[in-house]
Amino acid sequence: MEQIAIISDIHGNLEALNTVLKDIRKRGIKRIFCLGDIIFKGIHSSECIRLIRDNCEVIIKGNCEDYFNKDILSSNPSDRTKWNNKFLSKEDKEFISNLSYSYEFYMSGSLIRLFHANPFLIAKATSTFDTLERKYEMFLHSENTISDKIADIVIFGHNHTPLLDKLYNRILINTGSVGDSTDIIRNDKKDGNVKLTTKATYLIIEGEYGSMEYKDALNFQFVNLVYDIDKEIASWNDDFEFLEYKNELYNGKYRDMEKIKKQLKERGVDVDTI
Ligand SMILES: [Mn+2]
Repeated sequence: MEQIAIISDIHGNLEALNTVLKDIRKRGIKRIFCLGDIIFKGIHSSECIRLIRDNCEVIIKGNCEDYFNKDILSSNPSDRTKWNNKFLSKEDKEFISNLSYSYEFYMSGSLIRLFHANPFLIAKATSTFDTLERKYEMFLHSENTISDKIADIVIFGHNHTPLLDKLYNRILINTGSVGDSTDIIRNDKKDGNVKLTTKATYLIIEGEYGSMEYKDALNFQFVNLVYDIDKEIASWNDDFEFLEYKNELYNGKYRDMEKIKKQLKERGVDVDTI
């Protein structure tokens, strides 16, 4: 059986990416697939693009790649375009603008589909709190998917929080994040384990790659790695300061938590009792 490493949401964090790549190499895993959000937040976005290009066989576009290449298409200046021009080369921008939306393959008889967040929208993923119907939409095909089949297994990123959910005999998996691991459901009363939620996280799948027969095993493993957050932050130079990102790295606390809480409350979820 073959193992494939699936990594996502690196966000320019070179220390976290190097730690993950080293671990994958140590395990002898040859195939690495990346689900996007290589860039933005961390200063090392260009170096991360280089490493991903050198190491990954499949590279999917994330919402950050989608957003940051917009200056190629438009002359409309924005803060993000300024950030983009400061940290990415022309070649980087061309590269991220040409990434594919999704990828799919068979493994041990199951059709596995990959995308950054959702088959229909690049920046909207399902979460633990969604209804079964909303989660089921993740398995449907769209104009962005390669085939028009309903997937058996969907693997996505975007939320920065690992998830494994089984529904209607299908499997929904979030890989977690390499460079910006956060726990979106953590609250001040029951605040979880900060040291766990800020580790570099990725997924290993194991099975018969390319096989449409159900006869072989299919296994999943989440890997959580300690990496040197202090070293990553110390490498930021003086003109780069993203306090929210620093807070995410040190505390695993998502910057938009208040917004998410509000959205969840509107959907009837009492986040304080989770
Ligand atoms: Mn992301």
